[in-house]
Amino acid sequence: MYRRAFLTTTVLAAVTAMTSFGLNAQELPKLEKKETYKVGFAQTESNNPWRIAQTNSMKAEAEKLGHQLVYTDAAGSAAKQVSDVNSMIAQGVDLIFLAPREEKPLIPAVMAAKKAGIPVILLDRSVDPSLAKAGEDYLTFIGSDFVEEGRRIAEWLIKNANGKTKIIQLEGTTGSSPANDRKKGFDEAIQAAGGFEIVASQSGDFARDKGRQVAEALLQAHPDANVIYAHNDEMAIGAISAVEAAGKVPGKDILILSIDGGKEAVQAVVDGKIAAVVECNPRFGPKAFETMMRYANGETIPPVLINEDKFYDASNAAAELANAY
Ligand code: GYE
Repeated sequence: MYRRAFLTTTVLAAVTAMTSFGLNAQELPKLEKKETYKVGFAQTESNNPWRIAQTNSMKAEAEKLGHQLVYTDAAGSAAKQVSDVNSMIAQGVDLIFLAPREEKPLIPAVMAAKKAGIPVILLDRSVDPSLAKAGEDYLTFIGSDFVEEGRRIAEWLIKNANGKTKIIQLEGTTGSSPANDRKKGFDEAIQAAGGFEIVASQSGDFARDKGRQVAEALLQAHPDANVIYAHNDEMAIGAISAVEAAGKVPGKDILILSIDGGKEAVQAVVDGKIAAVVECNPRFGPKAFETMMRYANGETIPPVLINEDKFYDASNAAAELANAY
């Protein structure tokens, strides 16, 4: 008797708590239909050609369509990016495009926007799926399949290794979705193939000089390493300097593999210094704004929208150079 009353009270309390959170706790904020919008774009940093290409693509599309773009650059700080999003909320933007620097620290920003009734579209990086969900907390994720990028570069290596099997991995920003997933895709494919050894794997924070420093230290610690897999072009270009500083020849003594496919890296493939690059497509503008309009029109948006990426190696780099960003 007592127990039953207790249970009923507990269930009632839970239901009341859910309701006071808003009946729509599960529901995504709507986007009112308008001709043009005031939208936020919270960028992570601007220290490489990939980021600059992405920003330019977003700005150009907003301008073309007549939307007002509130642009912020978090300068490599997740904490600043959270406050950038809060300031967009305070400015009453209609929707926020967010490129979350790291998977966990940007969760409060996603939740604050949801609470304020502002839909969020994640661009290029994602957030921890156990803490925030597409279609519930944010609208969708638009970007590349990073696991697939890591797998594609591993498959190239498995086919073209020619005896080069000792790998140094330069990881991207710790806690970011591309670093986690590019490592996962690569490591799984390499392990499944057998015969390779990842002798070291360390973060170079997606940055050129950090990549160079980490590559230098790891080459000293592992003088038998003959492959460097960098999670982005900037670190791969830093690694070229590190290899040369160690008195070795990139492309001959050490195979360098990269992801991003900016012009400088594709040129390095033409020059034989980088062996292969998976493109990570930074041209987000058209798809980002089209997705926003489809949502405003009441269409159901899938939880993930994947960008197409090219692949460059010696067989096509010269021909493709002009198309690289
Ligand atoms: O590879 C890197 C950038 O999140 C996909 O971030 C993006 C990555 C890109 O800083 O160069």
